[in-house]
Amino acid sequence: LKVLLASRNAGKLREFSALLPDLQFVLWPAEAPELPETGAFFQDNALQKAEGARTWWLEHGSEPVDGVLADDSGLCVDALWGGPGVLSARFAPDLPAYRDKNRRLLGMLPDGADRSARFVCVLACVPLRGEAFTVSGSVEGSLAFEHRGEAGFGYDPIFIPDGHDRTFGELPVDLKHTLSHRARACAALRERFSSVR
Ligand code: ITT
Repeated sequence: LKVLLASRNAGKLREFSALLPDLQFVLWPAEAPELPETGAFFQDNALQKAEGARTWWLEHGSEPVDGVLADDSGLCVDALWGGPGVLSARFAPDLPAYRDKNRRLLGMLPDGADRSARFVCVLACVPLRGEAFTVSGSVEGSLAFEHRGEAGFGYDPIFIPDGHDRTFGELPVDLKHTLSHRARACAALRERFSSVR
């Protein structure tokens, strides 16, 4: 199956190639427009990106694809009322580097605050002919006290998944792929495809 991945996030692309090795991914081209993500929920944004990409591809696509996959994800911190959540990619726009964003995010937690957090991922799948659907996955954990490790991307160096004492930035990436929000959403996607067949 050839799938258009409606994402410009290189970290996500690396993960999807490992998590869904049977799919052949076509990348969202550099000349294609920014995809809309104006919703209040991960699911809305994932669907917006996937539908937007399908519409553009039907007119401008360079090759046939079987469907479009979009990922909307983020880090939800309980003490920040679930933030940055759907705004994770837009948090601290004045600080381009994640090391700095992570420091600012950690600085927003008062001393002694509840550090529980979760990563959430919603995947929208739009077959070129057929109904769109979404699947999701999440992983519970807590925030570290400082940025630790360089594996993964984004907020990985400050997130410690439950049952571990190292961050996703320190843990081997293969381990992230056994329990991450994106791994769980991909498992649900595989389930969905096999149950359709
Ligand atoms: P696309 O919309 O082009 O896919 P994006 O980076 O804008 O890329 P999102 O709107 O879904 O994607 O924002 C999600 C942000 O949440 C992302 O930029 C990361 O900072 C963070 N994030 C999501 N999954 C993550 C993961 O597995 N590890 C670390 N950070 C993650």
